[in-house]
Amino acid sequence: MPHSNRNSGFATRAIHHGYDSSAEQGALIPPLHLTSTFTFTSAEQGGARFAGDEDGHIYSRISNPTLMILEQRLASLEGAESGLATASGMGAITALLWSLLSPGDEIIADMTLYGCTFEFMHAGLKRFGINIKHVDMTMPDQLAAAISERTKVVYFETPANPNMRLIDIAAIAAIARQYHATSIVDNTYATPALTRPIELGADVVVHSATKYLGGHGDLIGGLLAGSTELVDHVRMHGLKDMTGAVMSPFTAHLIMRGLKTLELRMQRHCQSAMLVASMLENHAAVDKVFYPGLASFPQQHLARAQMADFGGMIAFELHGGMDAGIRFMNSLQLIQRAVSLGDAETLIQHPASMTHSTYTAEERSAHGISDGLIRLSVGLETVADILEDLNQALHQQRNKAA
Ligand code: 3LM
Repeated sequence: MPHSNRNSGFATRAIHHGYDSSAEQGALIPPLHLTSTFTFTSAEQGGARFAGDEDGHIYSRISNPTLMILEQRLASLEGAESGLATASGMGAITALLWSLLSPGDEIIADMTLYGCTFEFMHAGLKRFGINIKHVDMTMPDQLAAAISERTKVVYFETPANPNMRLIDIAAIAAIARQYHATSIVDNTYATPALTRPIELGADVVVHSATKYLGGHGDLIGGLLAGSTELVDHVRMHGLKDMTGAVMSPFTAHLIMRGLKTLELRMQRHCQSAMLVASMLENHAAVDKVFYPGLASFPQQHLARAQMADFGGMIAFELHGGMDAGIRFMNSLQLIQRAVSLGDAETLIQHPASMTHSTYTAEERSAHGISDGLIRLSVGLETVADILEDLNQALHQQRNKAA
C-alpha cells in the first residue's frame, strides 16, 4: 500500500507519502516514468479513459505516475485533498488563473506580488478582459470594502516578495468565502513547513518549487494544492489545454529529493536568518530591516500566530539608499549576486532593478517596493561565514560613503 498515514509527522510524510515500493520491485526511490504516452489494452479502454469512465494514465501532459507521487506528497504536506505539478511557479499560477477567470471577472490581489505574477495580471489577464484590483491586505477591512459578487479570485503572498509584508490568511480567506471567491495563497516563501494556508481556510496554495521545495537551485518547477474538484479542473483545463506547462518526471524526482530535507533545511534557514537579521539591525550602516522574527517587525504578532518560524528571507535598506546598496552588493565575496531564493547558497538581489523591474517606478513606489531595498535569501552555509561576508561588505561600503 502507498504510505498515506495522515497522522504521521511532517518529515515522515515528506519522505514516504504516496509511494509503495512493493509495487516497484522494492525500489526504495520512486522510478522515473520517462514516457510521453501510455498504452491501452484495447481501443475501448482508450475511449473509456478519455471519457473519464476508467482511471488510468493517457498522456504525460495530463498525468504521469512519477508526478503523481509528488502531487500527493505536496497535498499531504499542505493539508489539501489534491496537488498538481507544473513546469514552473509561473506555470502553476497561470494554469490556475486561466482556469478560474473569464472576461468581466475581477481578481483582487494584495499590493505586493512577485514581479512576474504582477506582470501576468497586468500585461496578461487584463488584455483578456479581466479586471485587476489591488488592496492592502495587511488590513483585511480594505478587502471587505472592495470585494463584490464580481470578485472571483482573491490572491496574495505571505510573506510577500520582496518586502516581507504578512497577510492574515484566516481573516482574508473568511472574507473571500462570504463572496464565493477563490482565495489563493502563494506559499513559496513560508513553505508548508512554516505555514499551511489551507488549514487556515484558504482554497488554494501555489508554489514556485524552484525555491525551498526543490531547495538546491538546480531546477525550475511549480506546484499547487487544493480541493480535488478544483485541482482536476486546473489539470484538465488550465494545464492540459491552456498552458501545457507540465513538469518533467526528472524534475519531480529532484523535488522529491529536496522535500525529504525540507523541514531540516527550513530549521537551519530560520536559525541563520534570525542571526543575520539581528546583526543587520544592529549595524550602523543599515537603515531598516524587515524580518518577521525581529521584535521591531510591525506584524510580529501575526508572524507568531501564523508562522511556525520566521523563514530564511530578509529585506533591508542601507543608509544611502540604492547607491549604497549596489556598492555593498558588489563588495560581497561569499554571498552570490543572483535572483531566486531558497537555495543552499546565500543569494542577494536588488528587487527594483531585478525581480520587480516588471513594475514601473511609480508602481513600485505605490506598491511598497522601495528603490533601496535589498533582498537576501539566507542559505545553509556556516552562519559565521555569512555574517563575516556581510560585515566586511558593510564595512567597505561605510568607508566608501565616508
Ligand atoms: C525571485 N521568484 O527571485 P518560477 N511566486 C513567487 C516567486 O518568488 C516566484 C514565482 C512565484 C523569483 C524568480 S526572478 C526572474 C527569479 C513568490 C519566482 C515564480 O516560475 O518557478 O520562477 O516561480 O523572486
